[in-house]
Amino acid sequence: MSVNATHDQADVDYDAVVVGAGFSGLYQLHRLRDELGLSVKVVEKADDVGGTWYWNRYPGARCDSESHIYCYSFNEEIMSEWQWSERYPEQPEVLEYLRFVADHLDLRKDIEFGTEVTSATFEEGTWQVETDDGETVSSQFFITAVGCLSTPYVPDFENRDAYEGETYHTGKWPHDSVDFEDKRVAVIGTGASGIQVIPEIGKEDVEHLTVFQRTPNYAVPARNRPLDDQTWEDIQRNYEDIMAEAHDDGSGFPFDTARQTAGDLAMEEVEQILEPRWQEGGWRFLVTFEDLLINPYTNEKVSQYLREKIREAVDDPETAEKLVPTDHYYATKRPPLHTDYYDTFNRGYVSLVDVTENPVERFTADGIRTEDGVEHEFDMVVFATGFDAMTGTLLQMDITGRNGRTLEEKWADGPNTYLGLGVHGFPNLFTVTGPQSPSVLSNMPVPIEHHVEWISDTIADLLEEGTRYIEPTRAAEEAWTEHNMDLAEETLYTTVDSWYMNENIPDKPTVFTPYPGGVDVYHDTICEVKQKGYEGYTLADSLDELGRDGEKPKLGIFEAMELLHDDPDMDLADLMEMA
Ligand code: N01
Repeated sequence: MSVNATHDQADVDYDAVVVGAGFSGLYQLHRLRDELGLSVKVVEKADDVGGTWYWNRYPGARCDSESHIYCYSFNEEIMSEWQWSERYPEQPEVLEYLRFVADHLDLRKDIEFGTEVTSATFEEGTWQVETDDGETVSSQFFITAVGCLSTPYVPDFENRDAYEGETYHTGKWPHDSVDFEDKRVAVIGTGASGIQVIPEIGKEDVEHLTVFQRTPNYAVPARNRPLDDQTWEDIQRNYEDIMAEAHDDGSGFPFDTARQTAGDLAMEEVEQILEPRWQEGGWRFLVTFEDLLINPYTNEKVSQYLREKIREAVDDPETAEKLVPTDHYYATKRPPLHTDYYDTFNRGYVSLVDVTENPVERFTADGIRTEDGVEHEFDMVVFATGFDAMTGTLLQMDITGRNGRTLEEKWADGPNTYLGLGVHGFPNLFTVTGPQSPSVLSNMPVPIEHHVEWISDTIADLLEEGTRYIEPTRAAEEAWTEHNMDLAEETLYTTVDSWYMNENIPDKPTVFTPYPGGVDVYHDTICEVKQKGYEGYTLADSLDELGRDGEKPKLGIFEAMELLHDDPDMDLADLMEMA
């Protein structure tokens, strides 16, 4: 389908500017350019496609989703021509896959690499997008495809800059190989990245590896293996069904969730049920009991099972106890898979510092001093300390909507969106896998495809109808934000500090950021919104029509003063919009 002939883009440089050339941005470019015939510019900070897989090239970086479902499903040729080599794809293979897709669809010519968006401002009805090369381009639509975990975070340890050794962050790993041989290495952080990089560094000829752990994690074995030709043929034969199942599932995997609870079962029965899943490895373990994330009794039994597995794997009982999580339920923080993680602590040259017992006091020129007074000397410190997740990259882009209001001001108390796809006050802005959409609680390519297709179809509808603007109403946004919070409160996710809760970055407001209701339910919801003529959105032909939300009468000056009197802290931009 092409809408090329039916719209007039004379007043803008591009129909759409897309930020990011990872899974989302590549597909978004293809849909808008090749299927709708629109002019699109993609701006990408890196020198190549890949998004998260361009940056996270630390040793051991591998996807926790199985490779045959961690990919696009929209193009049969791509699905049949690409063959994955292992059960879980390693970072270079995912990057190679995305390069293959970019070449296959001839996407690179519309991507400006090595360029960063420094601001995006909605001005006089169009988006003005400024980049760090000093250029500004205008577009009707502005689409962020920046991923959920793309701004690395390094804690502000005292005296950090005084350290004179090598430092690396897993999320911004250098392209040249890093030499660990005979070095004293520290790794700070035991999230999914730490759990992958620690065994790899531990395998090298390091002199000593010291792991600084704040919260122990429950890691389930990945049990990676090569995908032989026979397995691949079987996958190919059923590929369409497998992908359809993944797209209809609550978490974007072709898994059958067992319709059972562990709440009423004896521990021996729970162990018998879990053991085959443990042996099989991978995230099917997560769907053994349907109420894992809502029933504390079920979760406690699963957590107990995992704690025993850690105790069995680690030789030194004191180290084992430090590695056993006791303060949170399994999978309420993002559940990592591992390969040899616990075995690594059985090597004589690997030690563990529990920073809750013995916090980092400060960095020194030679390493790290802990509060017990010990000076740990290192040649290298690896920060596996995560990301300013979900909102960090969006906020850094300096996005300004109608009335000069910035996204940063708007989200001062945490993100509020409509469907995780758009924001009131920011017309024609679309956020692929934005906060309050399922994104990180699922197998990412699935919600990415759903979003890209929804956004593309929406843009096609607007252009065909000659409608200039689309913007969520304030009421719809408030309702969605409340719905998201209500759903989260019903789960165990809110019982622990995590990056899902925005808690990993000091001063970020505590709020659950992804949508926890499931990819399937969510997808039905966004399709229904479309079927109902974009329920919850204002569709407008002129700027004057925006911001009134259709249903709200304009405030008179006295009513506005009264509102301000009642709530002196009220945001003036909100008030201006109503008045
Ligand atoms: O980051 P994290 P990540 N002092 O935020 C610790 C995806 N991913 O890069 O738990 C000491 O999870 C922090 O401790 P605590 C995946 O979605 C996917 O590992 O906050 N420690 C934690 O241990 C994943 O969830 C894949 O108490 C400090 C660690 O640093 C997401 O990326 C692979 C500290 C950060 O863990 C992020 O994972 C890798 C401090 N001041 C990542 N501050 C695959 O698919 C933080 N920490 C395989």
